[in-house]
Amino acid sequence: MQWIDGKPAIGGGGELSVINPANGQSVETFRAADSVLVNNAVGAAKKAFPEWSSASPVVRSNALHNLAQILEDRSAEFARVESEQTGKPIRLSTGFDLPGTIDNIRYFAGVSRDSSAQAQNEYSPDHTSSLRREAAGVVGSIAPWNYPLQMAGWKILPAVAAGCTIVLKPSELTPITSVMFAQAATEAGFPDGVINVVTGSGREAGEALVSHPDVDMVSFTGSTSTGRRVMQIAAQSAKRIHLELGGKAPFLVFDDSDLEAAIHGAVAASLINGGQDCTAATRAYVQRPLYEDFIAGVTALFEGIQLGDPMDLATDLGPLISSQHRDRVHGFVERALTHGAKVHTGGRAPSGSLSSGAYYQPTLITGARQDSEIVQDEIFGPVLVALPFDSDEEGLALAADTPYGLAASVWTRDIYRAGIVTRSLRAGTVWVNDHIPIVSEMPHGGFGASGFGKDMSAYSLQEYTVLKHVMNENTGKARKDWHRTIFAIENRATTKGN
Ligand code: TXE
Repeated sequence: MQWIDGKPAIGGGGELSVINPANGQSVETFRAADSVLVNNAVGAAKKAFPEWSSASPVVRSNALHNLAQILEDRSAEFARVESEQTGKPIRLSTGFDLPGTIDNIRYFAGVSRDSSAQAQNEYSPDHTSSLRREAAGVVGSIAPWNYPLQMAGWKILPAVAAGCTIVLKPSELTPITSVMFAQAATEAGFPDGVINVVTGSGREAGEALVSHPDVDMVSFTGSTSTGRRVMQIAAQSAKRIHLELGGKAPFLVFDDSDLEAAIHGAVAASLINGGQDCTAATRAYVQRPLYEDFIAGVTALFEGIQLGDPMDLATDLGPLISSQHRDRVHGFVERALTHGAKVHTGGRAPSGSLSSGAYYQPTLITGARQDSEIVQDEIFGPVLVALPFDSDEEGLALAADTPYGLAASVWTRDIYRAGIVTRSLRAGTVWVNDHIPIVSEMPHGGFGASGFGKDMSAYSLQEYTVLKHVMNENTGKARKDWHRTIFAIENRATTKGN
């Protein structure tokens, strides 16, 4: 589970296992990365940096095109392994994770050749200024377990397209497809050391990477609390930082919306990837006239969702990432009940043949207080909270009322209502009459407690570069006019002589 300098490596830490959450069985066992291995990986990335950062865009682009082709050829294998290590339904890995990642690679293969530059100009009469965008350096990236392959892509692709070299630490729960990705990149022609993967715990391998003096920039996706810790460590050496943290996306349904579309949208957007998606719909605010019908519609669809083996094409909802996480999700539901909320449907792990996996029923909660934990905190499970509202202003205020700001959606046929919401909500993405779709060309990233910095799109490429101002003096005079500020007498004499 380690890939350093173009080859596999073995960690010096304790033994870790990747567990298939559908049945609790081990998929792979490996030795965790320790600080020595992290140091080797950073050393390899540092060694590879001068050549890779000065490679022409076409060299980087060609390597990315080759990588896309390899992933396309091996899609079925990648999808199977992704589903085994995460428990996500094979329909999702095949129809979303793989095509999304391949499209991302192709996008960065193209955008890495975009030469749009700032105008070179004489901003001072005696000088010509130009800008250089240079690679930020060696990047240390830390990724979560919910979309391991896509996250590897989101972290690695803009970095290497910009000329950086990278050490990625995937989640220790789901490292396999990240290592497969790095191996495929080596086969695609990426020079050794450009892409390295180290797998170990956050405390050991993660902190060794973030604090390493030769890491110039840290890019992190994960929980807000870990993001704060990563930021504190990175601050010790004033590293550049990029954080994509949690979310608690509101789903705002106005009384003129297409109810059928809103109900289907809420179910799909709250259950995608078992709700383990930082943009998942988590808080449905529904204007009073539609509220009861919305609850009835969501309940009916939730109760028809097929839980089962992720490898079965008929499965709608697989297990959560682990039984510990399933228990954590259930804890949120139990505590909500003690604070007056009601479970409308779901609210427990299924019994019978699924009890050996980390499954949890699609759960609809009503009657929760706006300031309660289940409305305010990221649960990361198949749990949707629904609440009614009366005036548009009230709906908007409730939607805005969490510290997070990653994503939101508004459901209405009225373009003025939609316009007010899209302008007012402080969220990185606001959908109108949909919730979840992403495209490689557009940025993904949050406001507030959801972090800062963008993934995907040309904006993410910029995150991995630094701007340099180059200023050429044009007059060739030994005594420049501005020297007057220092050599007052001499300059005055020269001026008189003239
Ligand atoms: O995330 P962590 P966890 C949220 C979600 C979930 C909760 C807990 O609410 O229920 O976080 O998940 C590494 N220094 N999200 O505990 O801890 C860790 O090894 C450096 C939201 O798995 O944030 C992993 O690689 N690194 C989210 C990565 O950080 C550290 C996705 C994420 O782990 C570290 C995942 C440390 N001290 C969870 N501690 C999203 N927004 O997409 C841990 N790590």
